[in-house]
Amino acid sequence: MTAPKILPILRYPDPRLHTVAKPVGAIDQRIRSLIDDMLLTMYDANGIGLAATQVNVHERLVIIDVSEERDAPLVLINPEITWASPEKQKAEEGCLSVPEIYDGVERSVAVKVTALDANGTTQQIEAEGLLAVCIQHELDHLLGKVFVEYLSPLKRNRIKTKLAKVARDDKR
Ligand code: GNR
Ligand code: NI
Repeated sequence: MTAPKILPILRYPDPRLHTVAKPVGAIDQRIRSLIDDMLLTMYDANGIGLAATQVNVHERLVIIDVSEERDAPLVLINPEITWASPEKQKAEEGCLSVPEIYDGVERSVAVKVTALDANGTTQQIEAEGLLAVCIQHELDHLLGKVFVEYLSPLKRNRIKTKLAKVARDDKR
């Protein structure tokens, strides 16, 4: 076993962010070490969630930690939303793949999810508030969807232009 590594995060509009993830087959050493790398990457970036898609691995795996203390990681393998409340609410979202952009997205107020944990045990999660928002945001990533796709084409184009400029500045 080697020490976990910080992984590079794909940035919008990278086309690889639109890849649809396949189910995780076996929770083997490769997946366990990917989970450790993703946790380190998420905590290093001060994120509350990270989908495997964002680190260019196209398998159904997300990690989430919405705790203040940053000590309550959730690992969701092959997650599926089994129920989403018809009641929706608009809340401000950000994304590690869309740095420094924040905008309102309407999502279900509450969701129920079934997923495997890192041990392969089935877990049922009932979420509301920030956790519900984050789960829906992360599961969208696994479907190749980034939150800016909920915004108007005008806003999305402004974001693309701004991020292209940031990417150019980063190369200097
Ligand atoms: O760190 C993150 N914060 C956040 C804030 C509001 C709604 C969703 C998120 S998820 C984001 C991390 C990320 O990009 N996960 O995919
Ligand atoms: Ni995101």
